[in-house]
Amino acid sequence: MRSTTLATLALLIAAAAPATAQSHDHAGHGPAPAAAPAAGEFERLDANRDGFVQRAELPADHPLLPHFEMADRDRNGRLDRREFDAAQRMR
Ligand SMILES: [Ca+2]
Ligand SMILES: [Ca+2]
Repeated sequence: MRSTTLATLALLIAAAAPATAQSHDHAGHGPAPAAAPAAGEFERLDANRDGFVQRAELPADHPLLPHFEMADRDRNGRLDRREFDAAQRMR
């Protein structure tokens, strides 16, 4: 009787554990989109979310800063995503 209860308990735990771990994992990390790192960096740098990264939004030590003029192909003083991605690839 006692051993049967223990076995049942062990089975329940074994069955519940992976499901719990899985749902926790999903809640913890959320969906993982296959976004390129450069795209993520663009979003992070675009502080005011206007879809452009301007010079002021780049940190002083950002590797793109010295190349900003070159990266800004249409010379409008800000980098759109395509200009940003191109500049990231040039580095
Ligand atoms: Ca911006
Ligand atoms: Ca531009």
